[in-house]
Amino acid sequence: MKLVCAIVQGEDAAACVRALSSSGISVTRLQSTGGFLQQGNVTLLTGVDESRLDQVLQIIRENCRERNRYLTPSPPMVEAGEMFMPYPVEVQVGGATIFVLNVETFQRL
Ligand code: 2BA
Repeated sequence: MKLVCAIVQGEDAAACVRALSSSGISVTRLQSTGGFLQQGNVTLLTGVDESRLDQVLQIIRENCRERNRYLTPSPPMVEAGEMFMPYPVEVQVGGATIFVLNVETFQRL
């Protein structure tokens, strides 16, 4: 068995969860926050038999897309009379960041 841990963008999460569930694949949705942008994203946890791993990855691929986000840098310390213009920096965020882990044991009690 494998545990798929996929970090996806909030806009894609609902469609992704729907597509997984309607294919009979169990999924848990966790609200999360990216360390770099400090913006909300969603972490999906899915435990599946190895034979369905490709299907899970395909569903995530089909439902998640890359987008550009903007990060406004925080102002540095400035001397009196100096000015800081915070120009937003464009950052490309991937459709999904996916980790696939081997599951040692799986129990439903
Ligand atoms: P964030 O950490 O908010 O990162 C958002 C995007 O900012 C990243 O997109 C990447 O394009 C850029 N970025 C991240 N760290 C950077 C840095 N130190 N310098 C310059 N640019 C940086 P993605 O790579 O597609 O990642 C999307 C989200 O997936 C991340 O949100 C984070 O929540 C998660 N993630 C990505 N790689 C990870 C990893 N190795 N371990 C754990 N979570 C990860």
